[in-house]
Amino acid sequence: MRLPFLFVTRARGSVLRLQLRQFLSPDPALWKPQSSTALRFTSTQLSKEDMSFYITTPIFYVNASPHLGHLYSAVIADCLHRYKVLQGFNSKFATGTDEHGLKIQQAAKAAGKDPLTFCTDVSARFKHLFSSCSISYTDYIRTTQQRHRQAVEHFWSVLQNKGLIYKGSYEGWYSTQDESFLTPSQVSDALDSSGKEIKVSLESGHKVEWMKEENYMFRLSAFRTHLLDWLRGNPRAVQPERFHQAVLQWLQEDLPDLSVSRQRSRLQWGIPVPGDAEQTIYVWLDALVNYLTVAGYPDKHDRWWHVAHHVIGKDILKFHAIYWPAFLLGAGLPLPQVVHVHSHWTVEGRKMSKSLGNVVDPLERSQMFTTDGIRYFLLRQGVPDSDCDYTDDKVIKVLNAELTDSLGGLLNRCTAPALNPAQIYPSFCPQSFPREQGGRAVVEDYHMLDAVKGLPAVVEVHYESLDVYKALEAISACVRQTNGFVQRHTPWKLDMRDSKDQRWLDTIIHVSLECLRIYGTLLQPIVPEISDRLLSRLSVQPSERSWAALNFLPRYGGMDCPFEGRALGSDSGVLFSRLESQKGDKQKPKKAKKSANLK
Ligand code: ME8
Repeated sequence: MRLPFLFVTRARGSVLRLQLRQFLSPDPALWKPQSSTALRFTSTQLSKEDMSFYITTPIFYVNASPHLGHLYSAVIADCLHRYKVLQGFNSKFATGTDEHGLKIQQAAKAAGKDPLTFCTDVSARFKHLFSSCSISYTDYIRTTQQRHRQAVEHFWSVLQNKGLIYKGSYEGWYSTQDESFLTPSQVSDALDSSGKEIKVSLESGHKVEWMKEENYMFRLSAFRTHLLDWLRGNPRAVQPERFHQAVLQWLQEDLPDLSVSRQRSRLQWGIPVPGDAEQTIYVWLDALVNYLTVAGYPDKHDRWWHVAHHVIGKDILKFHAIYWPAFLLGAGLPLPQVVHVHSHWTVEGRKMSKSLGNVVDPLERSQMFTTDGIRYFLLRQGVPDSDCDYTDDKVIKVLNAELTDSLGGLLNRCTAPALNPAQIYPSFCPQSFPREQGGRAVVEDYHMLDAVKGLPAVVEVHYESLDVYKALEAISACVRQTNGFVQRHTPWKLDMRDSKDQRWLDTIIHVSLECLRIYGTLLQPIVPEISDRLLSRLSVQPSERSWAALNFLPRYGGMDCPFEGRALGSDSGVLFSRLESQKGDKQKPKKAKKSANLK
């Protein structure tokens, strides 16, 4: 992928470049490396200011209904937000809709609606999807809101007053679908559905058109060195690494100035350029400022803005890792701490997208597989580094194996009246499971304790870097180990009339419930409803579900365990009902059947 090339025909002399240096005094504090606070400090050591966190999703175009890819971005961001809250952070989580621009204007026209009514309808569909899928956003922004218009106008004026915007002319290729400018080398020949010759974007496959018009230009070219400095000084600014490298590579090429407005005669649906009613602000500049609007820009954004983290798909990397930081540097504002990039969901190897018509409906899937089911699948199988192919069958296999059989089976075993007739969190017996060998535990049991003890730190690292699939892999491996522990000692064969056997049985159940408590706590950001049911069954109170409360198996270390002897919570049924294969009938939801081993 390469950066788009813009043809700028005016005002690019060396004199201007010299003048630029004066107002572009790059303040290193704007891209100073930021610490990954959670990894280095405990919550109590951090001040209130340090305990703030701000996470965003892209704001989604309202030209069509939401699809699974949109839900994926929202679930990733939701996971990070919930995890930060568990760690004691005050986290702000923003999502919303991108409602201006030519393609929205055209979509509204095609639907026979006025643009705002059209936007309100589709935006409500996104909101409904996110609420249905437990996306716990704290702010839902629409770019048609007045607060946003004020922020964009202010931001524009700041750039203009600093001499970073000038009147110029643009001539080149433009993709309306991508709302993006392209160079000739990023364009190729193709035939449309009626066999007509057209030009398309090599990257997205979307049709492009030649555009020539007078508009305002942003001095993007002046920021190349600053952007390189930022990226080189902050090797974790764009994650995963391959996307960081891609941006560095783009910056090796020419970085021409960027057209940041369109003639009003062509684009009416957008924010007018302040002081020039003949021009409309470029939809990407408008859209990117949404992150500032939510932070409280222009009056009171400091608290949130210096801890901003963006989750985006790889298709919009250039906008977030080049244009956006350049705009921010120009406006004298700090840069985001991290741009978290994820790859795409494909269907039969092709990117799922509205324009290709191969979208998977996320609301329908959340009804088929439950909200937590689809969340778990997306985060378990989605790998930020590479694209993943979606099939319903894969969902069913993963959920049945890991949620129904493994996790649900373990909970069922340890709480079943046959093994736990008193329905309590039984006592741990140090003689049966001593710190040194000599009791009834075997070497694999000690390995399991080590793995579960170290699990929160492993999960923390993967949640922080948004390699959530690795965190779930680690949790899943531990759940298997705990099942192995129970299986190995066949507690159902122990003689409850024998006090030694009874103590060992209690210990097996106590250790297993402690493991389950850790898994339930760690899984809260992924599957909030399932975790709640699991923890409620173990009688773990809401105040005992934070990261600080994890403290695995204190009795093994000779400390008190607050849960020992506590009555279990009521049995609310199976943790996750077994799903039936949809073969031959893919789109039709079937009723989930209860798992045999969870009754
Ligand atoms: O680009 N797999 O909005 P958009 C995974 N409004 N994620 C996908 C995906 C797929 N197949 N398809 C889309 C825009 N996404 C702009 C953003 S932000 C200031 C403005 C996700 O509706 C992914 O996050 O086209 C991608 O970046 C985003 O949806 C694009 O959504």
